[in-house]
Amino acid sequence: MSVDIAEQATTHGNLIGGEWRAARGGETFDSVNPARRSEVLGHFARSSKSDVEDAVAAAVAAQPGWARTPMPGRAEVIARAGRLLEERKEDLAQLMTREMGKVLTEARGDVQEGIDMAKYMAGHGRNPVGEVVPSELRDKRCFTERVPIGVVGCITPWNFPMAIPCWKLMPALLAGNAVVFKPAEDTPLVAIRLAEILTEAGLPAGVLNLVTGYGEECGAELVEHPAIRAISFTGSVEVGHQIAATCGRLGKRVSLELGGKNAIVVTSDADLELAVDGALWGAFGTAGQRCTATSRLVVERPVLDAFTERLVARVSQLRLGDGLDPQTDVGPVINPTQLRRIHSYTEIGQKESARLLVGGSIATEGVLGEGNFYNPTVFADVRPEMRVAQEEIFGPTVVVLPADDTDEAIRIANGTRYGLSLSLYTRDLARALRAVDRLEAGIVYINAPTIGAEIQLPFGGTKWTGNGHREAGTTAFDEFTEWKTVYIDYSGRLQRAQIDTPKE
Ligand code: UN1
Repeated sequence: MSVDIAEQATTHGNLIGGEWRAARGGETFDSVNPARRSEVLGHFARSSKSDVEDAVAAAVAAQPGWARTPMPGRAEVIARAGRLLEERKEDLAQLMTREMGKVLTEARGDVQEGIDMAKYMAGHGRNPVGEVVPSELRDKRCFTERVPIGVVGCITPWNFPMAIPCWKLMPALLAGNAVVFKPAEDTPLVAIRLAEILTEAGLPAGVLNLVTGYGEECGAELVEHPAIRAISFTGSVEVGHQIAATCGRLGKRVSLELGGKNAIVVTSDADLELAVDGALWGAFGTAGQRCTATSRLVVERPVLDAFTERLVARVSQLRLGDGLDPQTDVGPVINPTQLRRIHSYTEIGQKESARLLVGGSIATEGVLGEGNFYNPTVFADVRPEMRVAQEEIFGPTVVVLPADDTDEAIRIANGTRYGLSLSLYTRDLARALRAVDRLEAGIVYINAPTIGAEIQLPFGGTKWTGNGHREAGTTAFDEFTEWKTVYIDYSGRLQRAQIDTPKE
């Protein structure tokens, strides 16, 4: 676990047109280890408008050549990137734990999600990109094909520093777009490692460009830039709605993956041990910092006390610490601002007279004080209208809401502005299928927690969580391609659709 800090704290530039360059303004910002804030992982280009302009210009120049590269050739690059990710999985996972804090087993999972996406997308390089559709006229051939959008901007969060960039970059690149990638300012180093891998895998210069820095200083410029035809964004509702407003004004495509207020429903016939295992993993995995994290537990009254007691007993045993330590169950949260925000929700919950069962404080004992640690927190006696039951906390806090029966539980689960991931535990098949019908979310789980999506299925949410797009699966191509509809008339005469249609 010894880390040569001095060796790591080098200065990193932006990737523009195949070269690594400092920001034009010459400024940098630091990435630090959330488990030990004194550990600086590196200094990174603090980009602004002119850097974004350089990156977009490089992408515009490179895109047509990349789009002309046959798709199986583009897929080869993605396949090679997947192999490099696989070879470097352990190093990348350790780096991710140091930069972002999640425990090492989860960091390995995050890198694996990138590897899975590479393999899946590489396979798509030889799949159909459209269909032949019958014409109503003779001697006329009609078909559709997916074509690249052009240059797209991908803005990614810090909580899945490898997986989410791979969800966006890999389908965007496979489809023949050039990309300007703006990773979260908390996790630039993992993003740089991914850009290096894609470059090493054979991506031509300028096809992928990376600019590091802050949202307001360079992310916003990317969204505004006229040559960027589409933005794919994962992050907060607040920023997502601003981006959508800008894209609306500029007539750009935008796909949003925003927050969640995900719930597990525990019905009276649920396997309680299984439900407690699921709640623990869903709520406290990644220290609750997933869009899909379980932040509400809606529990039917007959099992409320038994479930809550078991849950609290398990939560009290969770060990906080550095994610590189194999003894650690829950790592730090990303930064001091988030730490304060998470704690402010404890105060809000208490003011709303929710009952704090465990946790509820910033952990400062011993070395924990050197990082951003929050004690895993459970609130009981929570009512659906309380802010702690409605607003995304994005930390290790979960609230328990009682429900009289399954109907009420589903109503409560559906009763937020978000619609990412909902789950229900039951042993009754009919109850499970009725829940599948009635839970209002992009992702529904039965007898599994709200986290754990696999890359070959669509990922995304309804209501405030998104704007109708889905990442991953084949739906990823809806984000990153345009449809072209082609009519070829080889009759040698004017044939008018709807008018000259032959009867037989
Ligand atoms: C996110 O929370 O931002 O389903 C992504 C999951 C992960 C992806 C989560 N595979 O929890």
